[in-house]
Amino acid sequence: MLNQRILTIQDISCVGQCSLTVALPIISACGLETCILPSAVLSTHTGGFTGYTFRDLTEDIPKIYKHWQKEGIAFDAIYTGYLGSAKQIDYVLDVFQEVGLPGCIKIVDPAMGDNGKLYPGFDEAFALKMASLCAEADIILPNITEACFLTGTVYLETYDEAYIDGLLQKLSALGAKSVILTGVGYTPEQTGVVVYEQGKKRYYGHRKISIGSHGTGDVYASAFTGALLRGHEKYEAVKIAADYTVECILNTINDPEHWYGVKFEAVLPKLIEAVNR
Ligand code: PXL
Repeated sequence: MLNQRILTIQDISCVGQCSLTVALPIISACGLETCILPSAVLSTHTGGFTGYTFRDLTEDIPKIYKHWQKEGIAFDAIYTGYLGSAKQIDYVLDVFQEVGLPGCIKIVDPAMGDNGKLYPGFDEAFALKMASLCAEADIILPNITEACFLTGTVYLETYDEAYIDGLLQKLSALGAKSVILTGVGYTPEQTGVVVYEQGKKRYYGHRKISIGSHGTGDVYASAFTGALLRGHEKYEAVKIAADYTVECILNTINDPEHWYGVKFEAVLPKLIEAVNR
């Protein structure tokens, strides 16, 4: 599994510790060549800042991958995150086809909402389109909000295992081979991750430190991708990513001015140690 080349497709939020400013350093730190395809450039992320700029790069996507084709460039894995428009999703499906090597691992984080709401600029039609991207994925990594919008399920703040089982079945029916559902906790102090594939469920519970830390979904998905592509088994990669995300939150929690993201940089050595184990 060494010398894997990964492509990640998501936006550049210039400030805000999310999307590409998180994925590129984290996956690179895992020892993997990380290529990027920016879906849009924003001055900041959309979660709490106002008046941010948004440059849509939708029409650059086909030009970029066609150039790669001419150069004979293709990828062992493609990981997608925040996408700026429904049209981009069609282009991302083309990217899977055109520059994914045979056996390319397609990881889709349907980054579009949290806490029961879609992020600004997204609507239910976008969520349906995102479901069509999930159908082509090997692995999807929704949180509960995203899972609800993908499957047309009512969002609940508190729930039982039967509710989560229902979500897992509906997510699986979208067509992805494996479902990794994040932010699942059955008690107020706990959260965790469920891995669901071929009707089999595995749960990794961990401490819930705070609710609503921005960018933690991107930190999680990036660390998961890095660990998986370094050869860790899926459940092991889930644990490595969850433990690292908890460390990032712990490293940020005492700094109230740092509300917009997590300080993932200083704890990268812990992730590197875990993926090298
Ligand atoms: O972390 C997800 C994310 C990525 N990109 C942009 C966002 C968000 C969440 O708010 O606004 C632009």
